[in-house]
Amino acid sequence: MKTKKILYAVALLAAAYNLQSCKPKDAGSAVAGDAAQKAYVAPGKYDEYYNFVSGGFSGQMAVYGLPSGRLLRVIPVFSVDPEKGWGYSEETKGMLNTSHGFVPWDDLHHPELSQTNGEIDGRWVFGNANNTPRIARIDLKTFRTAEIIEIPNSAGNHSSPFITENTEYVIAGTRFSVPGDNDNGDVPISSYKKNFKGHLSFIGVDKETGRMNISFQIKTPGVNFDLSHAGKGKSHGWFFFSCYNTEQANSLLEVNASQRDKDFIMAVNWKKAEEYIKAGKGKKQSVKYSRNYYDEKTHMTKSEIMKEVLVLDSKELKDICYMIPCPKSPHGCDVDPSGEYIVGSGKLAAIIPVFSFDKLQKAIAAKDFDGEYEGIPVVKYESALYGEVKKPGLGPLHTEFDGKGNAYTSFFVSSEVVKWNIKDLKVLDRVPTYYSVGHLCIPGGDSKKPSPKYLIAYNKITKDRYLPTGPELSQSAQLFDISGDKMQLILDFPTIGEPHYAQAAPAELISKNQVKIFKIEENQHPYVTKGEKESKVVRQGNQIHVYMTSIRSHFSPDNIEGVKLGDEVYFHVTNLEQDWDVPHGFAVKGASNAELLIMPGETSTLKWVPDRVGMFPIYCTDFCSALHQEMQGYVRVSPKGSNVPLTFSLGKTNEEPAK
Ligand code: K7E
Ligand code: CUA
Repeated sequence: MKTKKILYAVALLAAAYNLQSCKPKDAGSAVAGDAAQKAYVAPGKYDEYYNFVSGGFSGQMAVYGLPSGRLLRVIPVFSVDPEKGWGYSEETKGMLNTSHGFVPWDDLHHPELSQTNGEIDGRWVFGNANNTPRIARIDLKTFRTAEIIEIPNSAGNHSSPFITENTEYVIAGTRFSVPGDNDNGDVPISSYKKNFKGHLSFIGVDKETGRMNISFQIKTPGVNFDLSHAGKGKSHGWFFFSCYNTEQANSLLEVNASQRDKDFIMAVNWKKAEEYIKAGKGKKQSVKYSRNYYDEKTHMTKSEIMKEVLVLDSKELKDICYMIPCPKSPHGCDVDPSGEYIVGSGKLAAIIPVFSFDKLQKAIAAKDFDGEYEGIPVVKYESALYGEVKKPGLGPLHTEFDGKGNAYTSFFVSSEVVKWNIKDLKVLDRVPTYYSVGHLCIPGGDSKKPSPKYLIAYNKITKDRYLPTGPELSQSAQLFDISGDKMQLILDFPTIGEPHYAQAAPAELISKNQVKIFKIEENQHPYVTKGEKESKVVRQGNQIHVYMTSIRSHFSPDNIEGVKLGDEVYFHVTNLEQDWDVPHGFAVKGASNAELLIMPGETSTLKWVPDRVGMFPIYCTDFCSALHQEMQGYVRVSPKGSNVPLTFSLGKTNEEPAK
């Protein structure tokens, strides 16, 4: 959410409701007596759930245990990470390739766990890059980013990466409409209405490997697609997208995109779109986007530039897209576990509209339309509406479901979570959040089978909740027990970056599949060294390749001479360990990038260009054994043109023993 727009929304709503302040009064005392016990996970005990939380502008994803709120891991996704050498090692740099070159940062908002039959299956978690549009797939066997695909014809990949119930597709809807990649983009900004278009990308996911591929795109009117969710059960085959800026403003959107009383939720019949693709209705467009894949056998990234995409035009194919009017500047677009109810959350709306899939189908069949929006039929509001939740709160953003017939909606402006019944649309409970909640998460809360024990609120403003840390305060998550009729706050925990969406999965589903080591005999890295005896140093022109091994507690070789100024040195370090949780690190003085952290059985490469003559120690950065501090060595760098021969050794004794 953009703060400015929200502030405007606050002003509007405060005026409308004569509200002075939204800050809940009992901020400090809202936790009841038995709360600590509910969130307490004793030392040595495991959490019940993994919680995957977006890092927002950190470009990372953080993994917490629930209910403890313990931070388990930070996964670099659209970011480099010196802790793991991610994006710094020669093998992983390619993961951040794009058509714009190496892009080591992005803005990650929405983690989405893979599903089978509408239930979380624990295989992968996807994440979106907002800025330079990309989708990442993280493998939950390794907790590492396995693949990143760039999205052409897009900008601000926000309504993404939501998935269908068997992970057939990952979706990417553009936030900014822009001229297509292949159209002339050098046009006046004021020609928005004529030249700016939206694109929705349907990215196919291979059932076995998870490999992603853009199956097709749908070209749409130039609006801002904000969020989306797939239909499920009876509505499987459909996708729903919230759109704002249907005014098609190109400046001062906080005012100009808040004009219309209703924007839209766009319903997309993707099964129909598939039929059109099969019938050859897709137009091939030449574009340029990168697809990067980390291969666990070669321990290398394969990065390729793709050149083509198939595009369907929503204007020409009248029966794939429909607009449903939705008040007002909708943000969240959430589908209940049955697939019947579609909840729109208008940031500036004073009600929550709930649409019925059955009614929508009837309205489409009966052509119960209210004209067209840029060639797309507009279904009559009342014809698709199931009902409205009246006076729920101010500034609804996102809704999750408990699978027991209840919905939970976050309210940014009134800073609360509101529980309501889907059938009778009655508000059942409300609790304050500290402060100004964005997304919510219930484990499985957007799947067919939520597990309704906990709800986590991810807040935008922390104010006084934690010890201050300079101008920027820690971001905040709050854990609620929702097993009873009333929600109960049981824990605050700080988060990494700015949390937007998050998902959670039962621990067992993921913990049972963990990769513990990579088998050294299966290592197909081109510079692998499978045993100490094979370790060596090879000169190729001004490139020096060090085939190095690491094992507790030494490198082989650990003495290298004959490197000259002007050389590029590649340390290809193979970790020979075959035990769980025994990585070795590698660092060399003066290296301008990072260390390496090499997993058991894996090979990683650090490129180092020495900048001066002298002695350069190397060492292991990960405390791997009692003699970790002995895990070190030396590289001698001589002047250009020196005749020191290239030599390497391990265990050679001193020339001049100490006296
Ligand atoms: Cu923060 Cu999903 Cu980008 Cu709402 S989004 S809060
Ligand atoms: Cu290897 Cu420390």
